[in-house]
Amino acid sequence: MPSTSFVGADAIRTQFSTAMSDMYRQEVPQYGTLLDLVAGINRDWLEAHPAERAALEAAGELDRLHVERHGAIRLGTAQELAQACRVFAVMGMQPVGYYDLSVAGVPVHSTAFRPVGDEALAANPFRLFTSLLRLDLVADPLLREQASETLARRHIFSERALALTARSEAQGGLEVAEAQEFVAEVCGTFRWHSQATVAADTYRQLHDAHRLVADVVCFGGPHINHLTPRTLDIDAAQRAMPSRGIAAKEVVEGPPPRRHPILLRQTSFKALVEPVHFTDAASVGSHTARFGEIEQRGMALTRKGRALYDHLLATARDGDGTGTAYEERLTRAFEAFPDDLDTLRQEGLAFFRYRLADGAASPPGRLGASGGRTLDALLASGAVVAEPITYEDFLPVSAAGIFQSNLGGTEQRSYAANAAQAAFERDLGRAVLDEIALYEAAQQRSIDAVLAQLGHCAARPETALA
Ligand code: OOG
Ligand code: NI
Repeated sequence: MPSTSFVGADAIRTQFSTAMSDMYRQEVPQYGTLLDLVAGINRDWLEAHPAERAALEAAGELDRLHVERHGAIRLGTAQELAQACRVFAVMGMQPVGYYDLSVAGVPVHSTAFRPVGDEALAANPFRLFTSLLRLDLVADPLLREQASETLARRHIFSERALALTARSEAQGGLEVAEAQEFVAEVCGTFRWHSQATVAADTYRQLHDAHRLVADVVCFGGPHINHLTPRTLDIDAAQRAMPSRGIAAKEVVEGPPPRRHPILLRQTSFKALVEPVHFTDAASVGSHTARFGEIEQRGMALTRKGRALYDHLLATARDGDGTGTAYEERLTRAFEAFPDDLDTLRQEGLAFFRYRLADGAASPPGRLGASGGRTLDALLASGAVVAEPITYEDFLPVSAAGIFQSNLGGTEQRSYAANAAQAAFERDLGRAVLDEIALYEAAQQRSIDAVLAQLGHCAARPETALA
């Protein structure tokens, strides 16, 4: 049984995300500007939308908003991925989803480390999009060999970080001082290194194979490449970026603007050009990898909803995925995606969390012994309310768009698309969780709780969802 003097995983994750944010603000000052901008936009939006504000508050979304962020890192070897998996587990972050980026011409595959429980997500949903380089997609065997030898020489986590991870695994948690030390050590893994581990020539060759290969292979550690705050109005953020001296990418990735947002919309600013010292050259080179991003989160979609989303996005993308013509096609295509909560729920397109309505302590009429009243009837009577469940994950096509924009927008590679989830999970040391199953379980937990409060011991499938 864990000792009560242990710091909870949620608290360690919050310390870590704060430390990462502080570090990134130092390293990339424009990130600080972005945080200011987003905080201002969120404040204005909440003031201008009292009804939406109340809904967000009721759904527990407001408290976490100011700490809510995701970041992204790119790892080089199976060993690094397996270690990362153990390290993030100390902070309650588990691998969710498998993303094959080779379809978009990026030689990596990825997962998102994030908390999964309702309370953990409410406390701090900090997520890290974590990619593993796929050297098998680099064509030149000599270059591949050189890259893997270079990677084999580095140790991205300090001995102390790994020792504290092992300690947490063995004793079931970390004490206050240990947790502090753990956070500082792990944060250090993701700092920027202006000193490359290779000669200028090697950097150039790897860079020519793919900029991302150079980004992963040539440095002593996997620098955090962006941290993303959550905005409530990404279109306002996009419009305001230039006035703060931030050059935003051309289009917002993801679904078009809607009354009831779905999934995820994202925009970013171009990567910085940072000076780099190579092991040989007297001259200083440069590297472009680190950038800023903003996101707006909407509701999680069911498999059916996601299939419709993918279909409509593909229709709009048929042709060029940029420019105003694309935005128009996107808006037109998504007219086929219902935009009112009842339809989204009744058609089983999105996930909802159910709860007793405020002040409905003694709801009108209890469920009969046969479970006679369905959830729909309870909703209609006003005794129960359904709130959309926020999407906590990523979108591979958007991720690819973000990758591309940071690669300068010109880079085009085509790899024979081949997802390799089994190999990824072998390297990770465990299976990734299925995000849809997590949303389904969250929805079902809320239904069970409502039915239990109404005097039903257990949910019956036929009463759970009519
Ligand atoms: C990760 C890009 C993916 C997102 O928000 O979709 C991502 C990367 O550039 O390493 O962060
Ligand atoms: Ni991102």
